[in-house]
Amino acid sequence: MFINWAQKEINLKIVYYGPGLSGKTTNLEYIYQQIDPSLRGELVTLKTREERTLYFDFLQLEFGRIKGMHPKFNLYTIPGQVYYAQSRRIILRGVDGIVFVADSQRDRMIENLDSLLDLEENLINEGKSLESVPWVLQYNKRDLPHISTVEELDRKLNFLRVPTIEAVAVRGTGVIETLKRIIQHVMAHVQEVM
Ligand SMILES: Nc1nc2c(ncn2[C@@H]2O[C@H](COP(=O)(O)OP(=O)(O)OP(=O)(O)O)[C@@H](O)[C@H]2O)c(=O)[nH]1
Ligand SMILES: [Mg+2]
Repeated sequence: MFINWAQKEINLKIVYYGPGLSGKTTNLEYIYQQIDPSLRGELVTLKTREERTLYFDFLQLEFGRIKGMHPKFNLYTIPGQVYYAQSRRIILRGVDGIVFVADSQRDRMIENLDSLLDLEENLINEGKSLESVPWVLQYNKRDLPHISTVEELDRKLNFLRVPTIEAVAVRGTGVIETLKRIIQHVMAHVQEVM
């Protein structure tokens, strides 16, 4: 969180985390298309030739009020590929809320767990944890065959009982709902600590 008192502006950082190819960039692309251009900035994406995120994606949204201040929500995605560990640590600095985008496909469960563990480790290095930072879980790719049931995903990933949202990010299903849930969560948390 960064507050510019002169401008009455409060900057909040929301990071979309999760394993490679789970659909983090797809979430931001859909939000960019759907949100009124007067409420959002440009979508900055840095991609490899294979359309994978290189370093991060970024989108700024501006709406609502917190105690008379204008909140700016800075949305970032991390690069999910295992070898971009350093970038993930940097992007997570100063995070206010997290959307964990899990891939519902059965054969991606290990990658979901590894990524969640990687997230927890990086938060601990920042003096935070999954228990102290607001976060929500998005179960993405619900349209595909061979997916885990919501109960299985809950059992393996949702040990802290955070809000969960089922999604098909390529069609936009669940994307705005996920964004609303994390924004509500972050705003409630900020109001408590301000
Ligand atoms: N069938 C299906 N495909 C999806 C869904 N969401 C995303 N995809 C596809 O999955 C692929 C990867 O999506 P990205 O959004 O680039 O994944 P990412 O999480 O940003 O991946 P990294 O940048 O490597 O971490 C793309 O081909 C998307 O079109 C979904 O809900 N269903
Ligand atoms: Mg990406």
